[in-house]
Amino acid sequence: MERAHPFQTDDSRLHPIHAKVVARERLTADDALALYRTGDILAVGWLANSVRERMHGDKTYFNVNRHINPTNVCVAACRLCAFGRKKDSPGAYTMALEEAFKTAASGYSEAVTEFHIVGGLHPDLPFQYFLDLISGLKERFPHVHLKAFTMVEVAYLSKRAKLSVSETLAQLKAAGVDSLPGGGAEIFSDRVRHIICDHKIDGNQWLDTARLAHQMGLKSNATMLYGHVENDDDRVDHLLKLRALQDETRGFQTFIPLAFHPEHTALQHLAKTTGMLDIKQIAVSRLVLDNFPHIKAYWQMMTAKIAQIALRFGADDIDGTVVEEKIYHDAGATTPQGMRREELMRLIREAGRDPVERDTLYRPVIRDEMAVTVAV
Ligand code: V47
Repeated sequence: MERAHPFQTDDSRLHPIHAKVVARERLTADDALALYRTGDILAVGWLANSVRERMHGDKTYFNVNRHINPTNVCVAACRLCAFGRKKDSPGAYTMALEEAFKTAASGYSEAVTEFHIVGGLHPDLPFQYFLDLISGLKERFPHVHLKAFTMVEVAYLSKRAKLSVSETLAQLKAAGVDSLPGGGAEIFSDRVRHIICDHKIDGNQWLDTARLAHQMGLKSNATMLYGHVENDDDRVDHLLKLRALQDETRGFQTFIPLAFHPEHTALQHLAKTTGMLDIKQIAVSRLVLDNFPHIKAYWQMMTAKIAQIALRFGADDIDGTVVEEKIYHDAGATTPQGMRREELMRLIREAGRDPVERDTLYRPVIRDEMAVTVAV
């Protein structure tokens, strides 16, 4: 592989990794650790960018989506989270169904192609509320893809409804869920999970739920929350577990590394991640997750400026218009709540990449003045 700028590094640990990347060989846990531990960010970026361009050329994906968070009431009380509230706490809210439908219709006039629906683990809302929410949205917005409920929510709903996880997923799918977002994965390590989210399902349960969803034909994303109390080994363990499941199911579409935002959480004494770590995390993800089609630089979490740079360090997706973001803004994010389509395209173009509007399943979206169609 000869590129305009040849690969160069003074870090001898990276030479065998370069050879593997060129030969399209799988990286090991030790390779991943070497990538995390090197100071040569440009060499890591060169490697990740070469894989990114091999897979996608200059194409950079974005979508026109809207987030809907039906409730912030949550029994989990995760130390990592600033969004969840106890039922009777100030600021707790739960949308009536009509309110959720109104929220879905509000915001930008640009026709959305995806609703991203996640919320808290509500102790009283019946499973039927979620089925009615999904079927009501499908009825009102038949062309919008419903990417709804993390593995954590699905596992909790199954407990509340006294159904198996498979049956819960089957009913959600029948109601209109089209795919699942990647949240709730955090870090699979038990040691870290005990500190940041000890009442959530454990890593194996998250992976088992994803496996079942994939076996049912539902695609999903996967995330990793980094920049809190985890170490390099925990991150590598997380990536390798996702890679192993992807070998089995091929059901993951996109990996989204999420930088921890400490403000207003029980871990607010921790320092924020730096731009260097954010960029390196994108690059290592691209290199280790060789079977994941896409790596997303979620602009709401990284800031638009860092996300733009990430497009040259392994990322091929920047997420979407979002319209209204709550989880990161409750934790101190200073990014705008949403971004217009034109602005996303400008960011991508200025990074020297070609913007491609996609639907949730990465089919190109063709727009004209009047209509939105998805090329199949
Ligand atoms: O699961 C919660 C994380 C996730 C904080 O699938 C926090 O396309 C940082 O999963 N600081 C929700 N992170 C967001 C998410 C997501 C976002 C965009 C796209 C997709 C997708 C998925 O946010 C949670 C948790 O891991 N989170 N609190 C916090 N204080």
